[in-house]
Amino acid sequence: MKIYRLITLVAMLAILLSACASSQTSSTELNLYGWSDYIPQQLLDNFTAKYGIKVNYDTYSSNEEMLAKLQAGASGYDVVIPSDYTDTIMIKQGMLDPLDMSQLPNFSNLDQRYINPDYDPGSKYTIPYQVGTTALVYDKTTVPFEPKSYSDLWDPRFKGRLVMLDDEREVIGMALQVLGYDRNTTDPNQLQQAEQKLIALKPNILKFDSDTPETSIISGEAWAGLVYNGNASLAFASDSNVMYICPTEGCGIWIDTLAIPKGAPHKDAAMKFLNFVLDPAQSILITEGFMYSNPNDAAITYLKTADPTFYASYMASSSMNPSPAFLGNAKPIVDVGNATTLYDSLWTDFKAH
Ligand code: N2P
Repeated sequence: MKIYRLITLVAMLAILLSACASSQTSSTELNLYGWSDYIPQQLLDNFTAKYGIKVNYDTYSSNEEMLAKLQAGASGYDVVIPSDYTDTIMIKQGMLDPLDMSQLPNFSNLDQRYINPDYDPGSKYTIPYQVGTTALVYDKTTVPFEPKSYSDLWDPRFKGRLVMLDDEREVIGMALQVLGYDRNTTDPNQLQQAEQKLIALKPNILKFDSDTPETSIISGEAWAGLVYNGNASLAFASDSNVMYICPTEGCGIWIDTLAIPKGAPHKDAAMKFLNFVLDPAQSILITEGFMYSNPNDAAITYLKTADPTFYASYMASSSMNPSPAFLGNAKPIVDVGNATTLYDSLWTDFKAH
């Protein structure tokens, strides 16, 4: 009888020890899969210093790249950064874990306008990370004329001088808008016309670049292009001749988010990270580093005293703080359901053309 008790005791001890060991592993690492040029190293270092959690940061250049990798079975990631319409897809496909709001006291720092969004009703799965527009950039000293609309990009004087995002929904959406269609159309005929329209733009395209398109504008190699607001802000910061305007067709508008993929191995570390990013002092590092619009109200208030010079440029910037007029005609990308495959194959065809 005694021996059985001893065995039970040893077994219980072993279970306890292994539980301790696994909870230790789960709090010493965080596997982050995010857009390139989007999270300052300083923020990651601060997180490691505070919690002793090492961050492994893998990057991607588009929503589609991230989604394809996860759908193909990549596991092991604790935090991802999908854009709004990709959240819709991931929530629909059961790819995200709901957030435990009790672990997110800093959630209250957010601007109320970004709570309970259409792409994530009830804010159950995501928190806003950065916000932005997609619009026209140009250097007024290099362009042969100042573009006002997306359709101006087709002007032959831009031959070989445009930098375009390598972003299928943004670029196809732009062509659809030039044709007078909805940028979220599911009509195969309209999409076919958009492809022909894009093929006609090809001679003007110097390169596709979603990571650092600002470098081609700064170097003068590209004269204009379609970029995210942060790219335009960075270009402007190094050359004040760079303009960022809302085209007559209306710009794109988006919200990028932080979310936890289902099966994340270090969920506790992920929750700590989400809350940490919402801390004003950490959040302003993102804005100072990559110059998008910050949905964290408390961070913007903090910025005012912490970095008054940068705060002034933030407030004056059409890319970081767009006016209501700039946003007047702005349209988000939404999930197009089954038509996603039409966009995917159009994009592959067009790129290969
Ligand atoms: C980061 C780009 C993120 C903006 N390089 C796309 N929504």
